[in-house]
Amino acid sequence: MRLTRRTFIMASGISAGALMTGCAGMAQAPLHSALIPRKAKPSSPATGDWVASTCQGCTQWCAVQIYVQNGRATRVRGNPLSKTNHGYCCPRGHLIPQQMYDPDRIKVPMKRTNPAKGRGIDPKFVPITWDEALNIVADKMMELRKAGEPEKLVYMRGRYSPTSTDLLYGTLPKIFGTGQYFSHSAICAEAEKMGPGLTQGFFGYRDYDLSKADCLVCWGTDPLASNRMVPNVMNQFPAIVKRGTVIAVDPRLSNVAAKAHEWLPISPGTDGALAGAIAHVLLTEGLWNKEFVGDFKDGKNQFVAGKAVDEAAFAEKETFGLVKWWNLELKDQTPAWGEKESLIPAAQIVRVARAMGKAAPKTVVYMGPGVAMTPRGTYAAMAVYALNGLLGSIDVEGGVWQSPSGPPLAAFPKADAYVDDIAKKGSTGKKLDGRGAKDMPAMMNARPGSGVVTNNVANGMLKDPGACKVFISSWSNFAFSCTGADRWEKALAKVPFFVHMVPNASEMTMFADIVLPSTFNSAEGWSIVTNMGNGYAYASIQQGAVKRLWDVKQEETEVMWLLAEKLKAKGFANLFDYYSKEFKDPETGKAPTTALEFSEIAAKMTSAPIWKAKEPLKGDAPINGWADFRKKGMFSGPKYTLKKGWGGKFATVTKRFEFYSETLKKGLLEHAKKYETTPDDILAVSGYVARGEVAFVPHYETVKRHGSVGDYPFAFIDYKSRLNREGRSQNTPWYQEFKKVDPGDVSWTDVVKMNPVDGAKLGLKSGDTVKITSVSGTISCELKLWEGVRPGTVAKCYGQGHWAYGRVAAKDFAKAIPRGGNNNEILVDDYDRLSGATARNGGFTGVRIQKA
Ligand SMILES: Nc1nc2c(c(=O)[nH]1)N[C@H]1C(S)=C(S)[C@@H](COP(=O)(O)OP(=O)(O)OC[C@H]3O[C@@H](n4cnc5c(=O)[nH]c(N)nc54)[C@H](O)[C@@H]3O)O[C@H]1N2
Ligand SMILES: Nc1nc2c(c(=O)[nH]1)N[C@H]1C(S)=C(S)[C@@H](COP(=O)(O)OP(=O)(O)OC[C@H]3O[C@@H](n4cnc5c(=O)[nH]c(N)nc54)[C@H](O)[C@@H]3O)O[C@H]1N2
Ligand code: SF4
Ligand SMILES: [Mo]
Repeated sequence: MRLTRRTFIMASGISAGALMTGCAGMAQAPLHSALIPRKAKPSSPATGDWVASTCQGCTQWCAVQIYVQNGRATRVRGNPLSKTNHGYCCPRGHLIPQQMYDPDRIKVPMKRTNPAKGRGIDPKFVPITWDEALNIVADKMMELRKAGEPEKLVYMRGRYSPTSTDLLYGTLPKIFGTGQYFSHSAICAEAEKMGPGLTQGFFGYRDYDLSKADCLVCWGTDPLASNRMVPNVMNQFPAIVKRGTVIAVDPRLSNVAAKAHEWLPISPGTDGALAGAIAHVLLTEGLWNKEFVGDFKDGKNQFVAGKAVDEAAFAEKETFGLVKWWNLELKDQTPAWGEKESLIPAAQIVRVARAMGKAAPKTVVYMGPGVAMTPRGTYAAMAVYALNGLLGSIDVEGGVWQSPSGPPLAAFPKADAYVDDIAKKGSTGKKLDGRGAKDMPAMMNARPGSGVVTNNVANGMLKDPGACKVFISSWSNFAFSCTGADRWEKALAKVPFFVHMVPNASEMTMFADIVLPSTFNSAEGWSIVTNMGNGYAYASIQQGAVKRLWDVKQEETEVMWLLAEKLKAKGFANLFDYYSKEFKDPETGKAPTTALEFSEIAAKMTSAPIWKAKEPLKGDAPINGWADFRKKGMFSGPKYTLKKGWGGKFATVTKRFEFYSETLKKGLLEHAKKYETTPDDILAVSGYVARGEVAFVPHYETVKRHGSVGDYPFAFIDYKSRLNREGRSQNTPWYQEFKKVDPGDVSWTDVVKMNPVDGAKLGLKSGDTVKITSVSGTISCELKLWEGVRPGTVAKCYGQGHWAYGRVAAKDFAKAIPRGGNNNEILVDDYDRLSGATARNGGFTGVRIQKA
């Protein structure tokens, strides 16, 4: 095709139009033009290569392939070798090119020139070079070392690479000398781990044998759209619907609920009661799994409603404390009681319990954050998870699994020799997140004070403004992603020097002094990513698959190398010495000499045991060398071996599956001892209702609600969009255009969904602009009347409401006007204090809704 001036303008007009509309501040002009297929056929067939990489759009961390043409990514698909995603990515994988080529990406380092900080205040960023930027950062850091206060450096990571994180999160604080480093995990799903942790000794995310399960119970999660293995669930779900029973326990009509045999629209936060009532039916009707749990010595079922049972009458097999649990908690939790608490009809409770019992042990109770990420979530997580114990589905075919063993990876060399005395001293101080305080047991792994309390860091900074002089953060947006988000705005406004390492400017970036533009790691960075699903653990590569269009650098590797160089030039060489002396290319033995070499060498070192294996590894066909690994992109280990913990091998205090948690008891007693008090006192100050022995069994805790029902009549619930790449895809036109794929949602806007019965009472109709008010704040958005929530509950998807993410995400980026409202401005800053996790689910925040 010969390009005349006119055809050139027309052709570029289309793509420029697509870009422009992407930036146009979304006036009336529909961004839909970005979606109109081009009519002109390309003059020659497009050629390119499928390059292996890893998507980090959610926590599945799928092995994918990116189709690269002339250095540009054009399409994405699952890696055909993947036994976890079956060669498919979910809809969000397809957003990779749009997120990467977002015209609003940060293209060069920037420096703030306006000292005033706050929402809507223009930072007056000016472009600077990497050299200038890193000199400024290194100078600020050196001031701390020279003053003997390296602990005033605070580092927080949001999302990260599971291996390269060691080069930043792992070594920067350690060698520089600060104990003030925090992960985002406690705003993610940590409370969920308390369910399997305190019963089974497995504080981790579970895998499920969906290929063999006959009954799938999705409880507080919507795994067709979100959670940790979407492509696998999408692949296996239709067959389960056909051969068995699918049950959804969710206050809203989720994607799973819409396709399930049974939908239980539970009253938010009452999951412990529903679980108790189901357990009651399983026991009274003799439906528990005898092989796992055992039986009455005389074979006669003595579980009768309201009657205590003699512990000596029951012989347990793999479990511990069943009869204690019955006597302390379950005996009176009849279906009628369950209905009163959860609003699920008694008849449905019985029907569902029987279906679960009938399919057992091939029944999967797939528990998600909807159960656990609430102010008393540890106990709800235990109550729901314990059903898997009763059903005997633990570690069996068609059941609930722990992590499979993955391919071997090499750890990075030890850094201890590079930690000097100043660093040692700096690492010892009290953590800003308040973990281990009397009212914050944060008992991850049943060890008090061991869990991070991410969201409490803002409170720590506000309480002690001098504690953080230099703040560095990467891949994060806490001013948006944390409940009580305004506290982060306040805390960040007070930080004297803040460095943000991100590819897009977000709400948090608006408070930065230096902005370092990061690679978009799924396609532009180097790393080895590990995860599991469908019975396999795997390692998958991220490689610089595409040509970088802008002056960006990978935060965990390249930026660390360059920063280390600067620190060395200013008199502190330890970090650079560690990176440059300890790291060697496993193929050539050469030490890195540049930031990019360091990045690739780190990935090579991590994965060398896979591609340099002397003996064939268990799992996939052998990989022959680095080039072969780059080409194939992944390696899966052997399939999960069943019955891991059976035979007295669970990692609990009793080595058995604990219905009475000696593991929790040990941790709580240890924490109480530290404060010379009792577990009851700890539970009281931490906001739980249980006292005495019942605190050690899975049990129902009533909803802790912020805002009285009189003033704030609706329970507010939150969930993820099937298009959310965590909080990071909202600036893509496809996100906005396809938003209606979320049940009840509307494209290009943000809606709160209310039952029509409530709408009629309040005189509200679909399309009204409304204000949603809680004790924490007010946001506004559009109202949608929808039967997918029961009267008294309102639901709103998380993700919209950005005031600073870019010109598509915000309604008016320049004026800091959000598209809709951020749920975290109304959700109250509260915690499941036994785990330290932030509450976001379970309707713990009451709201009132008025016409704006
Ligand atoms: N109300 C409510 N709040 C929630 C949730 C919810 O469901 N509801 N979900 C919670 C959960 S589970 C999580 S995990 C957290 C996540 O919250 P955070 O940990 O804060 O992370 P995100 O908001 O996903 O990350 C946004 C930032 O990542 C940057 N970014 C995007 N891609 C890359 C990359 O490749 N490299 C780097 N360096 N940066 C990148 C963007 O520029 C942006 O600044 O949010 C939590 N907050
Ligand atoms: N599409 C998509 N998938 C993702 C992510 C993403 O951003 N987008 N992020 C990834 C990350 S970081 C994480 S941590 C995982 C976790 O992701 P999810 O499993 O999706 O967890 P949440 O977003 O917390 O979802 C809460 C679910 O519980 C329901 N719910 C709310 N309150 C209650 C209640 O009181 N009881 C019950 N039974 N249910 C309730 C909500 O309607 C929703 O379906 O997802 C990962 N997968
Ligand atoms: S968003 Fe998650 S499930 Fe979807 S392709 Fe990426 S990693 Fe896989
Ligand atoms: Mo998360």
